[in-house]
Amino acid sequence: MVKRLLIIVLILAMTIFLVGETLASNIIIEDVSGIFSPKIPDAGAVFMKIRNKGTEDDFLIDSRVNIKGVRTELHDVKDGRMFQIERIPIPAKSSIELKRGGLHIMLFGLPLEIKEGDEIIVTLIFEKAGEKVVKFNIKSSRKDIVK
Ligand SMILES: [Cu+2]
Repeated sequence: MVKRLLIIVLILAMTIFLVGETLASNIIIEDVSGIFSPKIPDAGAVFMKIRNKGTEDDFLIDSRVNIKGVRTELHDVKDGRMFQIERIPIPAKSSIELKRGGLHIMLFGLPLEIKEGDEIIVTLIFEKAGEKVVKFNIKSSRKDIVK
């Protein structure tokens, strides 16, 4: 009896937690992936889809990864050249994609020990939604680097 009650309480607590989590955030992050830069040996890029379910625009304003010494920048690409931007808008009720040849999170200073398949944790900082933590695996090999 006590056991059953405990289970019910646990399920209730989990439900409240999950509902709370959903209500708290309008930002959904999907399909996170990362590659080594094909040109810069210690650099990489992170891609993902970001959906804003809310009725207000939000902005990705910063990010960080769980590897010491790695610096991140928000980048966009125009006419084949990438450049740093201050923030990435995620308009209300829509989604955007960070992808090859477009918006991306740039990583600088990736240590040599980081290899294809390694898992990296990235914290995304949104102006309204706050921090979101997601994981991805590096998809490309350092051998792909163009010399
Ligand atoms: Cu870049």
